[in-house]
Amino acid sequence: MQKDWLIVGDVHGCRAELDALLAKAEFRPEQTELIFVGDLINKGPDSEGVLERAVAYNARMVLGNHETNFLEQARAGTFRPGSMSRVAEQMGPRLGKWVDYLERQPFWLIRPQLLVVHAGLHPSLALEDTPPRILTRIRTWGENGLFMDREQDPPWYHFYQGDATVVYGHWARAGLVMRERTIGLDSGCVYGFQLSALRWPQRELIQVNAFETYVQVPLD
Ligand SMILES: [Mn+2]
Repeated sequence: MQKDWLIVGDVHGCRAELDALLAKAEFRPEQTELIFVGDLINKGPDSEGVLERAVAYNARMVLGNHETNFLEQARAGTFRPGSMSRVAEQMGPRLGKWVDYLERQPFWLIRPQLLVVHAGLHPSLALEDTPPRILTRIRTWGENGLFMDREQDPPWYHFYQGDATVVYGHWARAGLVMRERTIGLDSGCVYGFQLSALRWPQRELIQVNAFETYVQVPLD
């Protein structure tokens, strides 16, 4: 039998809250597989600590837009000044190790009746044919995909007609969104709200409050 999954929403470097969430969930790696919906890094105080937890617990993850952004800047050999360059600074001589680690991670994870992806799905393309840019960034769908993040457009999940439940993150402004076939887990921890996890297949929600507001709104 496949282990249960404990699927964690966007952590964004909130390592202390991740530890608290895992304690609250009574997470035990020998019984449960730890899964991340992406955006483990950037914005918050301890990105490397979050990655270290992922490795220590043999977690699986999908790539978020902050990981792809990190990898792009690492490949370019230079980080633009800002929070991502601070992530790289924190890693110091271990930067290459984390680049290698993240380069091995997928854009989606599947088990029967469940799909995990960072942001969402294209309204009609098959998963394998969907550009990673969409999987890691989509929120809404407007003008045939010209816009993926306009408030007046319908959310991507209004077009979703699959049977599997899709668990995603990326949309802190919308907060926790629990629908029958789509579950959004980015409840804005780094903005001072909550870190959320979903136990699957039980569909049990576990949350902890942020210890601090690390980034002020507007949410992104
Ligand atoms: Mn994101």
